[in-house]
Amino acid sequence: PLAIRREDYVAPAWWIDTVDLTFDLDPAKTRVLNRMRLRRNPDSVGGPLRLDGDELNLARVLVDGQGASFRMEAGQLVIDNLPESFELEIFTTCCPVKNTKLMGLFVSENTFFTQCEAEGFRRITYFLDRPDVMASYTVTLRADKTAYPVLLSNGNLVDSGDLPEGRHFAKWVDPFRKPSYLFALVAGKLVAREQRITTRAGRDHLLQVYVRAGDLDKTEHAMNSLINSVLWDEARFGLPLDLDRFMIVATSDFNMGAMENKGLNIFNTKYVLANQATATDADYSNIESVVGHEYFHNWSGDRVTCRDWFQLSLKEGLTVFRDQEFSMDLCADASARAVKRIEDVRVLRTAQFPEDAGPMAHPVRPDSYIEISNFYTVTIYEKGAEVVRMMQTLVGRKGFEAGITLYFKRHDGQAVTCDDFAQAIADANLDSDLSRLLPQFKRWYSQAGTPRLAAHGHYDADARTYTLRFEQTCAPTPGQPLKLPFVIPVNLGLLDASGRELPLQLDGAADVVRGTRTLVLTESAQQFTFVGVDAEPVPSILRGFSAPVILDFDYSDAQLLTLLANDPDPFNRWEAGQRLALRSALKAIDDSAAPDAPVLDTAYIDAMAAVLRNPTLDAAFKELVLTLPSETYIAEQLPVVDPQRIHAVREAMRAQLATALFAQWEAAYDENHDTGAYTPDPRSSGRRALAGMALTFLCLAARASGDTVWPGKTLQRFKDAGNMTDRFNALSALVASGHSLAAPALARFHAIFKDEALVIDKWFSLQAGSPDRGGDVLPLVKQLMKHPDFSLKNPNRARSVIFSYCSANPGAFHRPDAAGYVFWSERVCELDAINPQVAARLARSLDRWSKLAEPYRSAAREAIARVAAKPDLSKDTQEVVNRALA
Ligand code: BAL
Ligand code: ZN
Repeated sequence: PLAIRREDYVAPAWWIDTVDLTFDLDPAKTRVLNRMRLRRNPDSVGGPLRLDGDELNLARVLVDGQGASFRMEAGQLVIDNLPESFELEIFTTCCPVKNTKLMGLFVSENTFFTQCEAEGFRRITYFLDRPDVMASYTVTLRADKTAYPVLLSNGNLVDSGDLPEGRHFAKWVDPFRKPSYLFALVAGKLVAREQRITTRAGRDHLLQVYVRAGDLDKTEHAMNSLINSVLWDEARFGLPLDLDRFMIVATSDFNMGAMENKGLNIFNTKYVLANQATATDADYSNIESVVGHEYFHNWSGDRVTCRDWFQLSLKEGLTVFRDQEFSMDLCADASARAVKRIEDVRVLRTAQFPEDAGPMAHPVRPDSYIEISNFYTVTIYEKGAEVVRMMQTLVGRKGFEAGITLYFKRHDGQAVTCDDFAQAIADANLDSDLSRLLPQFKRWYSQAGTPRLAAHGHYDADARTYTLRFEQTCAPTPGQPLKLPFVIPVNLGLLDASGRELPLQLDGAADVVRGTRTLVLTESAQQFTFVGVDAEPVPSILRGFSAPVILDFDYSDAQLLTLLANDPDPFNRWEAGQRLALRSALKAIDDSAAPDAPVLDTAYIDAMAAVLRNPTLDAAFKELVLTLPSETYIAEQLPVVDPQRIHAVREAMRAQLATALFAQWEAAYDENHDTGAYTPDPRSSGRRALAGMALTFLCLAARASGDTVWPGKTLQRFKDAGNMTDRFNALSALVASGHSLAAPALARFHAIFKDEALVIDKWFSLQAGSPDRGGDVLPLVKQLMKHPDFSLKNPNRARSVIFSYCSANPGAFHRPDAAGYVFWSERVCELDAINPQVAARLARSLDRWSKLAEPYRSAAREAIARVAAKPDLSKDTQEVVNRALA
């Protein structure tokens, strides 16, 4: 397949002004009548009309009511010799019930849904299916009234009524022009939670959350999250809800998390449904973020959209930044905000940094793609959000808000580029570093790879100065052998040996800053000298993770312990603990010491004991500090990766923490396990998280000592729990420790929740992700795939078993006998025939194969080559495996 290149962008030869769609919905054969008004784009290079289409049956094409001659070229419908403006009528049919790709119009549990981003609309009708073609839509839905009583589309319901033969219709008009990827329809038996709100602008709105009849009791949190989102965007950025009616609909068959169709967001049930019996604290928090994310797209994506798909991060990076800020602003205190920041950075470093270092590395604004669905990545989303966050750091919070206001004022109703966004933020802040450095700052959009920042400190006792020297580099990435220096905002503080914050005065500058100062790096090598420093300080560099870089600084253990105990910046406090643990892990991996030799030293264990005992720290923060760096993160620090060795060392560290801190874990459990009536707020969910962690370590300690008390208590906890978080944490503790009580608990869990699909996903995922003991997880995974509840066609279920094993369980997946890779290649091929997007995502589990030690490396390569050799592979999966092998 051919690569599409950013530099080849040309404006469309035609504009579509209006679209009038009529659907006769039928699962086996849906008829789509598409009447459009088109006109030539005078600013284009011209040419025939080329309409995109995919898996459509074409019955009729009329131009101004007359039969028109057309030809098919590479799947496109091409019409020559057209007048300057005209009406085009196209009649097609499609088969939603056979649409297992879940792109375009599909059926899930007898309900019709659509997914059009990025290129799904062409599976519904022939169209200029590109985001810079924005049209006004009128949509009429016709269907059997008994089977499909609810008929929804974008905008306002303007007419509805009965039709002969038990059918009915609904007509919807969207008051806003939109690109085709934001079109949506839903038809089926659904019920809605409704809420009317009046915003501070004084406008009334109807909010609705549509679900299946049995799920209405799980919609309160999603509705509250939606209300909070509407209020927040208006308060923080002055962006009001612009529609009379805003709808969310949940489906259990969905490739993505959710989709921001104008006024009719379609969600994976996973990000809508929650009650305390079925959803964990993490589910509640994810629902809040995703509901916020999709709602915030109403401005950052829908009102102002992307010119082309290379600009995807224009809306996704910005909207992730906005949902992160939303969640942070909802936090009651600084500690909860820091916890949220640490969680976000953890995702970035465990998923995006490896992507940036692997075969699929691409800039935040890619230069080419074969299949755009492969570019809904952590780079576009999470790194894109970090780029926006750096802009906010450079212009300040108020300056950033002014920039956002200018961006929406300047570009409302347009399809624009990442350049347009950065320009607006800079233009609203003309005296800022961002404005001064804009062309260089935009290298964050054009250059792939994670910059490495090496810092060295030098203290001059005679001159009472402390000099920090920075050197930045960025490794080559596919197609980009050389990188130019980035603009890197470095938030910095200096502590004295007792952990007190020092005043910061740069040499030659008059101002003295107490606390954090932002240094703006622009050169490959650069240094900053601070004056009036009485003793060698401990630098706290990159506070709050102010830039998405890898920071190397040769901290002594004593300095890290000082930061861990004292840094006023909670992010760097956490980071110091991670550095200490990582250091021990890397040393043990390198040592080839006996697998059961102690890995962690007394100073680290004592520091962790002090964290657990510290009454001034929140439980959520303690839980993060006590969580060891993941196997994936440890692997990224190594030139050659032996996954089994990493797994063994990390498990040894966990066993050591379990035994050495036994008394502290008991105390942590006793102090935190009773959180009273269930509320999913950060403080009580933090306490549940720490209590859950304590149970896991207490069960692990029992594994070593043969103690039966804590496993017994854990089983009791599992049985008595008043909410899913506590219940699932107890179950996980039994499973993680490999205790014999895990089996009856798993059976009981399944029996209780057999009718709750999202809970059964957890049941599958917990088992497929469980720690490997002698190669026992792969046979279990194969067994799980034979379970009557398993289905490869349902993406959530496929992810719960296959991805939990291949992508999230490295110690079990990377087997010396290569059986994990054989399993992976078979599943990628099977899934590819059903749903290429899901298959291509799974294909990425072996992205980092070339770093593996033998025998893993050769076996992994062979498995990837086997997938690549499969005839009829989708272009989605082809792009991933071919890049891996390149
Ligand atoms: N636009 C695809 C789903 C999302 O990012 O919201
Ligand atoms: Zn998004």
